[in-house]
Amino acid sequence: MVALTEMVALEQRGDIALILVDNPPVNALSHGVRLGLLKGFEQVAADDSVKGVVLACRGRTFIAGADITEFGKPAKTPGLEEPQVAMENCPKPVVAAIHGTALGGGLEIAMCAHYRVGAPAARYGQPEVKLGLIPGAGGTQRLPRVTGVAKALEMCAIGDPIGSEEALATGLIDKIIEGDLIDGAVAYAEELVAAAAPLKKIRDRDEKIDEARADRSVFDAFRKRIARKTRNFEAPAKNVDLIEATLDVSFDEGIKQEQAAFQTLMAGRQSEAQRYYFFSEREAAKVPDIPRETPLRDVKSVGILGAGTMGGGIAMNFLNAGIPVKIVERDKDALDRGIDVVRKNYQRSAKSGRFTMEQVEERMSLLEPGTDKSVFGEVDMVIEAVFELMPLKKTIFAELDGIAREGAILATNTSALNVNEIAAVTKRPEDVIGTHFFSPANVMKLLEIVRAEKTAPDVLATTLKVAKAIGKVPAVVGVAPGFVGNRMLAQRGIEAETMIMEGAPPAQVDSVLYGFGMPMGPFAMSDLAGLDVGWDPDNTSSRTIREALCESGRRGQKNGRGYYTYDPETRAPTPDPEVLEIIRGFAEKRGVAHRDDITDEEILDRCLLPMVNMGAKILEEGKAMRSSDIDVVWVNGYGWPVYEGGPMFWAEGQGLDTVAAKITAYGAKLGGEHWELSPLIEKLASEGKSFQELEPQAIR
Ligand code: 3H9
Repeated sequence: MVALTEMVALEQRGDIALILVDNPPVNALSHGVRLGLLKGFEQVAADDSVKGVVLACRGRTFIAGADITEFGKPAKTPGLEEPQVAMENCPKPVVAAIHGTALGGGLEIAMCAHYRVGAPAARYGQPEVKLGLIPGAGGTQRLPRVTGVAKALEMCAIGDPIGSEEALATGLIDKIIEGDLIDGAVAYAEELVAAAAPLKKIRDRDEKIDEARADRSVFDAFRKRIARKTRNFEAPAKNVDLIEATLDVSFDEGIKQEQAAFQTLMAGRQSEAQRYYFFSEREAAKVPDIPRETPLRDVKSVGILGAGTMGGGIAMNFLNAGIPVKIVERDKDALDRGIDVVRKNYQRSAKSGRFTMEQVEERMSLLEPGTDKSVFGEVDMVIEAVFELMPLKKTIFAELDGIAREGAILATNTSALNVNEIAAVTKRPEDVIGTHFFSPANVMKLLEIVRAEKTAPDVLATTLKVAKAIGKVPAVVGVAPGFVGNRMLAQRGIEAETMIMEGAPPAQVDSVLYGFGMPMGPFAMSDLAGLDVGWDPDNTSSRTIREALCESGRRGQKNGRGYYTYDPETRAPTPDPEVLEIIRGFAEKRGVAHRDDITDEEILDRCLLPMVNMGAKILEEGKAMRSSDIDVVWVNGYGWPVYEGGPMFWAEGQGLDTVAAKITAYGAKLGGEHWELSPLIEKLASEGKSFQELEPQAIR
């Protein structure tokens, strides 16, 4: 074995040279890898004792892409193209042996091999679009030449990977290797050498491109299909354009266009935001005052108290991950109703083809329903998911304290309550933690993990691991009303409400936020949730606009009348003059002067700036570890567009000095606590610093 660089080695097995990449954790294409590959392929090309070559990786995966940490820094040669050309032009058959994930530049390297083999569980993808990019090393030009344009469009413009079976069926790989991958790949290379197999270059294969020329409608149909989901994003459309270009320009010209587009996107704000977000999500799982090697508790079984919408949804996450759940309800009827909803949700997924009926049964068989809490003595973690009433939660935790076995984690699913207070009723507050699942809990990715005053480090570390195991994106937050997400949302709510009183129609406010990239504005959201949530018809006196709307029979989407009127057939919303009348009447009573000059810019500022201000206050209070965690909450829990990074990243893009000046100016005009400038913003702005420069802090 010879080391070509510190990241790539060369070994000879008989006639076959083995080029091995070893760059943990994911074998990213760092400079040392690119250089090693270039040296390796140049060397084997010139070595007469080598008849064939296998490219493989050590560790948990094949090359998972370019090294994203190098993006935005000065490029170091060789780039990726040089080793790719050396590989593709190698005069001996080259086999890429893929395990784990061949992603981005990893798949683009593999497509320069003459043949590809994969382990059964390997995955293949061009996820660059998720970083606001296109594949920049030939992916848009080579992939359609192997898989055909339809599959390539999906893989590049949506970015989800495919498995080995599909890769084999589409022609992306030539063989699936059971057993030892490298042994199998070497044997395959020997076979190719013995058969004098042709050196197949994907760049020269045009048959699937010719096929696509016969029916170009696939491109526009695809554009239409992804239009809503990719609204405002630049990269998906660029991916489609470049794949379409394979029909009209030569391979070399296509590569040129791809490289130019890659550079443009890379320099843009959207990709910067999406790359920031990629690392933010991973950072969020790290807790500065808890070492990585902290021993974790075992969570092999879970108990859930409450089989309502929340409890059932939470249970589904564990069942999906193969973790058995004991779910307990007060009485048999409520229990049966809850279980029925879980089953129906699964059946719906099965119908839509997301999994088989067999898998539905597998999941349901892991669910043990009951009405007796004593079964919680047998589980490693109990999650309480009952109504948000403090006295009720306290009674339950006192009871759980007597039932749960020593060392079990006791979690409360709450969106607002004080977890310290709940923990205090037990004799083991160190085992108590908050888990704020977002609704619907089986769908929403975000999990706010509430670190209470006494939560033990290993309880937090274990809960973070559990979150990952069940496919959630966690963000650690401290005890505060509304934690991070809802506390910031409330600030936006205050201004949105004030602006409609001043004369901005709800539809204008909603359309500004929708245009910004949120899935919907605050008023459409209220209509969806139901205006009568928390409304008491026996105690109502037009104290809020919402109350006034409820009093006039407007309940939201559920009865077709809320801030908007909804078409009974299509559910399309239309602004309603009656609503404007109610708002105007309400504003007059409050003495709010009417204005006709509220601009879209003012709406955006007044909705977003108080959120950022509160985000900074949350950091000052030590209720979040870093500003990027706040962004993770907003992107995953509230649909903040990832191409804007999150509210804190957005504010940095505006310039914190501009943000400070605007907040101060609005505060002078409008008043209110939410406009009192955060001292942290003031300080950072005066020092010319950003939130990202702050060291991560422990939750206080
Ligand atoms: C590209 O390839 C462009 C080309 O077309 C053109 C070039 C010219 N770079 O996710 P994990 C780190 S664009 C640097 O927790 P998992 C990650 O930050 C790239 N670092 O593990 C984390 O660090 P830490 C296209 C990377 O097992 C650690 O590795 N490729 C990279 O859950 C473990 O990551 C992609 O977009 C990277 N490329 O999942 C793939 N990838 O431990 C991006 C990861 O300090 N990566 N890290 O927190 C992934 O999707 C997942 O990491 C993967 C493993 C599925 C590979």
